[in-house]
Amino acid sequence: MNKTRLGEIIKSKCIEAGFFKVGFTRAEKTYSEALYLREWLDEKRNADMQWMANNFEKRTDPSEIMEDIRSVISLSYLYDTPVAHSENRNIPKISRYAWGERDYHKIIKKKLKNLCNVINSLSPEIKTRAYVDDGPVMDKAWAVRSGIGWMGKNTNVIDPDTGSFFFLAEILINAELDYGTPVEDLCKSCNLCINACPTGALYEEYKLDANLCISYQTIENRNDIPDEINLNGWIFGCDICQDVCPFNGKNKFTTDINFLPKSQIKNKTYDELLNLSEDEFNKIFEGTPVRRTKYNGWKRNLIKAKKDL
Ligand code: B12
Ligand code: SF4
Ligand code: SF4
Repeated sequence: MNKTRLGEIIKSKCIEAGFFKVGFTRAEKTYSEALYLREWLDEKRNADMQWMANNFEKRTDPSEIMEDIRSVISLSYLYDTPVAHSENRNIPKISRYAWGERDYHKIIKKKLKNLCNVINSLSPEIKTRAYVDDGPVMDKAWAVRSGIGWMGKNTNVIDPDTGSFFFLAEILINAELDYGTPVEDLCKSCNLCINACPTGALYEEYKLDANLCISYQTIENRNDIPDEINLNGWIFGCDICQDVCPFNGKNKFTTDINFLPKSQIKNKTYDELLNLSEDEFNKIFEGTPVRRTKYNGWKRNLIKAKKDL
């Protein structure tokens, strides 16, 4: 099968599976992205995410993951819904990627596995391997190269048609495809995200210091949250730098009901959430990203955010 036909079939199968955009990139060692990653790690902008420093070779060169790789297939999966966060300051906020019924890793991984089976069945020579933020792959770098979107100054990939409220995933494949080209960076003179970030985590255009980021502090930090970081009402993740982005708000919503906010936590006050027992917490957040903080992290975030009011 020629590469154009193969690409067409892959694209239509991915769209059928619920992905919004599909982009193809030649798999090669990355240089500028590797340099940025090196600088980010050397400057300790990864905070305590030691795992970001592991597997540097694999992260910057996909042939270290799959020897005969030829292409990277990048996929976007929308998660935004028409539901708004409450404006009531007694109601803490959970970021929209995490407030739903299920963890995106599980939903998307299942789709990727099915897609890999379909693609592998197209020819006995085809081999694939899939990731959704669960391996040493720079999701954003490949998405940018493939033309799914540009790297915004808030360091999220922005699709000119939908904004940035989507997840990224990849299928690595040992076949040539017709490759996309990067889209224009439309941030231009806009600085809304940098000005809106309450902690200064976006310390320069296109650069984020995880130490200062509310998302890092509430999801990844396993220790105390520094006093000087005001959580601004966020108890798991943070959407501020995306909420202010003019490319969001295009009313392009997911059709996946798993990303609608869970009824048990919607519009609940700090005190109501602080009253949840460990069992209740485990039951409510079973199979969702919020379980990542564990009960202690959940309590820590709630207490700190309430204190910061
Ligand atoms: C580590 C990590 C985090 C860390 C650090 C974030 C970061 N910006 O790196 C923390 C915990 C803070 C985090 C937070 C969030 N994350 Co996160 N995270 C990741 C992870 C695992 C790795 C990202 C990475 O490689 N960082 C390393 C540094 C070096 O990369 P970077 O900031 O992207 O740097 C690039 C650019 O800045 C650029 N660059 C640097 N200088 C310059 C200069 C110019 C001029 C230009 C043009 C570019 C440029 O080059 C660098 C290399 O490509 C990815 C999944 C994955 N496996 O890739 C998800 C991922 C990036 N996260 C994601 C999400 C959804 C989030 C949150 C929105 C969750 C939330 N609501 O709280 C926030 C967003 C915060 C933000 N403003 O970025 C999505 C983003 C989807 C998208 N549309 O882009 C990803 C891709 C997960 C996924 N598979 O869907 N995350
Ligand atoms: S997620 Fe929040 S704290 Fe982190 S960079 Fe964006 S606005 Fe700043
Ligand atoms: S808010 Fe403005 S500068 Fe920031 S990512 Fe969006 S368009 Fe770019």
